[in-house]
Amino acid sequence: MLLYNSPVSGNCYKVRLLLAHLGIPVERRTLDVVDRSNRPELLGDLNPALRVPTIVLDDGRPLAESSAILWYFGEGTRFVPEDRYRRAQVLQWMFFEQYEVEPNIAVVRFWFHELGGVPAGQQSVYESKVAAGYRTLDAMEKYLASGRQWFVGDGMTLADIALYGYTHVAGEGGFELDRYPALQEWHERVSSAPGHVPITA
Ligand SMILES: N[C@@H](CCC(=O)N[C@@H](CS)C(=O)NCC(=O)O)C(=O)O
Repeated sequence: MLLYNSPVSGNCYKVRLLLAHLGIPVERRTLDVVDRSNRPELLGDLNPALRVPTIVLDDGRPLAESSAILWYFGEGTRFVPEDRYRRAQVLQWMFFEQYEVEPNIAVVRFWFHELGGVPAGQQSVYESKVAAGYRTLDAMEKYLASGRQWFVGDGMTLADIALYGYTHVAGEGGFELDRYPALQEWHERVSSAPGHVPITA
């Protein structure tokens, strides 16, 4: 199995983290996330969006989108609940991650971490992404501060893996995580679970 990967991408990290928990080995091929010139050649037949993560299964079938890849490997494991409502809650948080966390926190982190700052002409976009990022962190903090250990049910699910991917490195985008004690405790809970690997692994 081959993962088209970027070491700096939280989306790729989510996949690597789940596979590590499940003990599934995967070969990696690193793609540049700044110079995208070879994307059509490498991913043209594999991922309509030409992005990473993209995975190619042992039988040659490709799968794109971090959430879809998580679901493919997570189904039938402890990371996807059996109860229908809880499964839908996992999806709820995974969609939240893609619509609230990823376009705001992940993009701001990418700008600072990879590009060294806000791209020219993007200052007002940056400010609205920071505001939206904080609203997202506020919402997660409020949810967790009501006594929850995990986002769905009593154990770690794909929801936690998806949400952890970018929120635990939000500080690299300048977000002040000290404001969020329940979120930080949850980060600690995720990172101390047996089988955990860091984003740098
Ligand atoms: N919704 C996609 C987003 C994937 C994505 O944005 N990947 C980034 C790296 S984190 C990428 O490939 N960026 C380079 C590009 O846009 O071509 C997912 O969750 O997999």
